[in-house]
Amino acid sequence: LPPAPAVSAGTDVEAMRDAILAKLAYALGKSPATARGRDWYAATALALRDRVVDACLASGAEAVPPKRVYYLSLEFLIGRLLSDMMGNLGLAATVKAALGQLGVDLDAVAEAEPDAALGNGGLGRLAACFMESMASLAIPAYGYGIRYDHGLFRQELHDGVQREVPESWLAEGNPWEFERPDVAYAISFGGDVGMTMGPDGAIRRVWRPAETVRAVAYDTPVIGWRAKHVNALRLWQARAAEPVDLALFNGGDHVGAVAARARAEAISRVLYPSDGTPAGQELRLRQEYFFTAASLQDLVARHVAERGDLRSLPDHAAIQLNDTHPAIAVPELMRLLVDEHGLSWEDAWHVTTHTLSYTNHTLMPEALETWPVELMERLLPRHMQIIYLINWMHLEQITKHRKIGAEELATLSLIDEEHGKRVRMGHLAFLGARRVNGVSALHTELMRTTVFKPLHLLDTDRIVNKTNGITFRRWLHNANPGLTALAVEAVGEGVLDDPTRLAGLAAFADDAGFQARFAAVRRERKEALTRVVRERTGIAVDPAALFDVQIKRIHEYKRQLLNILETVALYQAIKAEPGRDWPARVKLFAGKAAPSYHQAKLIIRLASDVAKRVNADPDVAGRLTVAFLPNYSVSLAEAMIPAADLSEQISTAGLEASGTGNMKLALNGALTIGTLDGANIEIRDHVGADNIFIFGLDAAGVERTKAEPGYAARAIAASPRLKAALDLIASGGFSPAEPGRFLPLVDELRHGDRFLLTADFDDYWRAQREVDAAWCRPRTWWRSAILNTARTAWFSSDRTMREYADDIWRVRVA
Ligand code: DL6
Repeated sequence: LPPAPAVSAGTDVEAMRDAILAKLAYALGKSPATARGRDWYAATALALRDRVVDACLASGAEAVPPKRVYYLSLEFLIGRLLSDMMGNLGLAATVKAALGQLGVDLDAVAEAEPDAALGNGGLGRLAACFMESMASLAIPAYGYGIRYDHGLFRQELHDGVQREVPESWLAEGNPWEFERPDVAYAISFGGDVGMTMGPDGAIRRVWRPAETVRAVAYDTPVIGWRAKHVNALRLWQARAAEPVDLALFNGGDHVGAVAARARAEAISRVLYPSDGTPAGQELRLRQEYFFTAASLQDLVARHVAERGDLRSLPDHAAIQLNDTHPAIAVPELMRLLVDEHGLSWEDAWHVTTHTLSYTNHTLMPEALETWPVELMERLLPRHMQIIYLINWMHLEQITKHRKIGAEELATLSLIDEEHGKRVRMGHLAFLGARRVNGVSALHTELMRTTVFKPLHLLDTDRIVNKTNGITFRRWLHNANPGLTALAVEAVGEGVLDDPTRLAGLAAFADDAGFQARFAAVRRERKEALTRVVRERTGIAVDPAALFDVQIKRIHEYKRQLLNILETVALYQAIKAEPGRDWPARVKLFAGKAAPSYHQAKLIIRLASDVAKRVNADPDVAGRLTVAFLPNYSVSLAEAMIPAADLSEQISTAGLEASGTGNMKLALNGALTIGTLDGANIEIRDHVGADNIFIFGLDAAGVERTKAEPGYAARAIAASPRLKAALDLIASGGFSPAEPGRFLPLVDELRHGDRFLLTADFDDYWRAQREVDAAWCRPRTWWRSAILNTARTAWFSSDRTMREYADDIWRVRVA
């Protein structure tokens, strides 16, 4: 940042108003008369950004902190930033009043901000929460990622069919970021590796790449709570080394002249929209290497400038690899240290393995990244050599100490030879890391006992657990100001700084007056959501009904289909017993399916078709309503979470690494219906078994059931309710124009059911009826809801970041 300006930006209402007007005029060239909502947003953001810079300068942060964290992530699912910036600067009321004086509504301005959707789901949103918490804890940190031109696609639903449309969050610029044309690095691909003799007579490898692109930095400031500290999210944009081939252009080939540029820029063009499906595309590997290499060059250059000797890197830098997407950091750091900076292999390996750490976010076999050796050799030939050498030394080390069979050796190798030769990126990250962490207690245990078992047994200290968390500034203070105000009134202002004080709310759990106010806050959010549902789907829902919410990526293991099956069964039950006192329920779904994931898209279509029939049937009117909200995003989550009564966390046990939506919903007082999976288990431990609805097989039960062939057929035969629901779907009950439309879903359940929906269905139905009964006893319901909010402080990402800081990064927390 530049040296402190002589005049800092004022923070009273008048100064803010004048600053917004000045930005409107001088940065945007607009007057209040011509400004659109988007212009007011940009002017407000620019005025706030000045104040973030002031906060950064005023924070008195040492120019060179003892140690920095570098968080490498291919995804940062940021959403909107206005409320974060205002909230953490303590300027929300000031900005509202300043805009008010100009006749402008803050909510309308906030709506004009596009979501920065630079991520697919939980992993990317976790990275964004961690960045905010690190700034709030004054942990010196850089987030490193890619500045995608187009984030996650916009989801349109046409008759329930998902269509992906490119989103363009940068179409009108990004007022939060600083372009840094002076911070740029050359990133190379392809070519071959030669040899040369160094001055010491030693042979050195020289990578002679075929192609080079430039990575240019853009910094977005990340301000911590009460403006204590500011970090940077540094995102890289890909540019061609030469913008145009002039010879070709002058020769008349105007398209060919920019072909190399198009190829280079493609790297940061689009977020790879896959989440858990195999990502075997070359562009993806280019993206991974591009941002990892740029980030490592940047931090190595900083270290050399500040400290000189790269051997001290582990004392001053902790690099966190968010999943295996940046796992190429292991050979890239080795290459930089050995080939470019002349360290010995041994010194370089020590530096690498004491600087890097790795977080695993999934154990699902199809989501564990591997790359064909052939592709690696072609795109990153020097890295492939280094990987082979690391592997050789690793296997040598093992065989030196004990006799080991070929089969066991194969499980330990960096190269998977079973499916063609492929590099196991999880193994690579594991070997290069000082610490390897899982993201919930169960997930970490499964890491030790399944996928990483052979490596874990070589070093039983390496795997540690760090249960995920969420930033309460975003997911409570900003998303639910009504509930926050109520909490402040009940337990004091200190709760804003110390979430553990939420525990004080437990004293009010039985207080009728407090319950009424808690319920009133919820009701207000439900009315707001009711308007959103109507705008987006045309469906009218009753805010007095129980809002039953399942919001997350659409995936078979997350089992939206189980929820839909229960919806169908409930529909049939209400029709069969219309006289019964069924409590009114609104089933709300939202989420995107990966574009090539056909079953997931069919699940969305089924939800939409079920909604169509159920909502049109007068027999169930007022008791059951179903809606699938299109284009799920961080902003939509912020609208849905405070309005939810019931949180659906119903994945097949053992498959959801943690979940973070489960934490957001519980914090906002929704009761969870869920399996013993991921962080649900820890949520149950915190909120108490009486305040959560647990059902289904646990992870061990899932494994046992899977070992008994024919379990699906037996479960269906034993459950007339399930059979009837499946029959109705299979016979075209929800798709009369195309009766076979949903057969691929039903057949999968009848003949395979990899995710054990059939095995869990009856118990899920039982738990849902318990929910009905609890909803009909409002005093008990609101007691449980209040206790959920009171007892979820532990899921703050501040707690998670403190644990990483102490145990993985060994950095000081202010
Ligand atoms: O750790 C963040 C988040 C977990 O909460 C989810 O349970 C998990 O599914 C998600 N994992 C991924 C993995 N994708 N890949 N590769 O998104 O991480």
